Amino acid sequence: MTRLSAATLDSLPAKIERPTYDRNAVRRGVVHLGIGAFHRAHQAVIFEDVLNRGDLRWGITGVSLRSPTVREQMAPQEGLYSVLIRDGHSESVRIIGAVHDVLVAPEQRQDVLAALAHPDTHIVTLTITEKGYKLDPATGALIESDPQMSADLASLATPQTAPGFLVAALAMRRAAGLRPFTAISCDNLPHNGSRLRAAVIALAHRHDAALADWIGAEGAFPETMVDRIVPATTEADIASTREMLGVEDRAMVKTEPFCQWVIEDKFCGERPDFGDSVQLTSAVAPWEEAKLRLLNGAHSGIAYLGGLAGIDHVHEVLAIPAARHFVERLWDEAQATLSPPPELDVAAYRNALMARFDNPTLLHRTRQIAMDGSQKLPQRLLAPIEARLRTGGSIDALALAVAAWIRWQSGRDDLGKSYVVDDPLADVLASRIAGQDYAADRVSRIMDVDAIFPATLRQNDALRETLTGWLDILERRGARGALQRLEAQRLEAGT
Ligand code: CS2
Repeated sequence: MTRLSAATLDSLPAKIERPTYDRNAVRRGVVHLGIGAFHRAHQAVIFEDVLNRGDLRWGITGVSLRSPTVREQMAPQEGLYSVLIRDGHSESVRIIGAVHDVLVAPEQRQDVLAALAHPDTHIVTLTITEKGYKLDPATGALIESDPQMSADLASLATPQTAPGFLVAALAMRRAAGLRPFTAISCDNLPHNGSRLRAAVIALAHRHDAALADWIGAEGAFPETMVDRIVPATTEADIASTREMLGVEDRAMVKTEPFCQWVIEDKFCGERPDFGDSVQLTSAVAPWEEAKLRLLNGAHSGIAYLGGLAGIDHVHEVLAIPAARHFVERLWDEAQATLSPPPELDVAAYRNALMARFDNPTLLHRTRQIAMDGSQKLPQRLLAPIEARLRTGGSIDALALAVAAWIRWQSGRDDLGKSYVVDDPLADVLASRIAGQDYAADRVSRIMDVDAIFPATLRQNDALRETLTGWLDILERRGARGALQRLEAQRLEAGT
């Protein structure tokens, strides 16, 4: 089957949106580390809009930090790919030309460094997942025992980690008399900019204190909030895109119409006029917190409860009335812990979120969201629980979500089907619950993991009891039974 490429662009049906600018005239102002589906459906689309408006400084060099898969998908297409947008009723597709090259870091370290150190590069964006920062969640220090980080601490001649690449490239820029680039972490972490800055400066400091000072004084690591639901691409998505395009696109991504990017207005070099695509603000934290606790918190709850019930997709979980109650209740609890930005109408945001989750054509898998729970839980569920325990108010729904995550670690759903727990701490968590006969002991041993639970929660008996109660119900009556129990509680309370 013919592939999407510059040569086949003209053969696409006329209605399909495509780059309107001269791709050959584009400079590469952006390097992106971690070029997965999310980047291609989010930041790359926003830079594509900038390019379409005629500012040609903002082409992207994509870097895959691990596998060559994305390069293999994109290279035969000269970086062109399509974004399939499904709103639940109809679908549309557009072609993106912003990504020019995909480099695979383990094979092309020097090319990655050259791209980062190039004078045309002004912005580096990152989606390296929560675990890519190599920071201890409890202390905020570099995880020196991590094999890749320990290699980067010893030498930056062949960087292994994202912070390692940034520090090595910043040293090259400094030596060449260039300004640093603005580094924008686009991962779902609170204060993602400060975390990235902390990792980069700590690592730089270990090699060259003057470099660390220069980065601290001249560099910029704005906080940011990114939002767009991007389910993993399936063969069926590739097939429907093929029907719409008339050519094959192995690099396509699928997403929803909604797209939001809030960036702290703190750049250290050139930046594009983002127009309406980006909200520039001095305070990202309230946006970040609302999104993490409402959208992502509910997502994780839906993923573990739905996954345990053997349900594949988010919208199918929400077809269960008790699951909708659970989400609304979790939002009630989490909302009380927020200081939302004045521009955010939380009631409207919740309604819009439920509609996004209900999108029946997006087919967002519960398994995808369930991944890496140990890295996601602290900011999504444990932080609002901590706030509730401090200020009062029930934590039933938040705790049910956490208990479902604990149960998820058993690797077997309510129908007895086994699955692989995809999480960097999977082995640690499995060994903590192995051989523990009582739900109370399983909860205690999980709550003791200080890489996940903050000290304030590890000591908290109220949380321990609530989690134990839910784990017991989950184990005896399954996720559906637990959801019904939560709903019944509400009815009993007469609310
Ligand atoms: C999801 C997010 O997989 C997950 O953990 O909660 O990827 C979510 O879809 C995005 O943050 C939405 O912006």
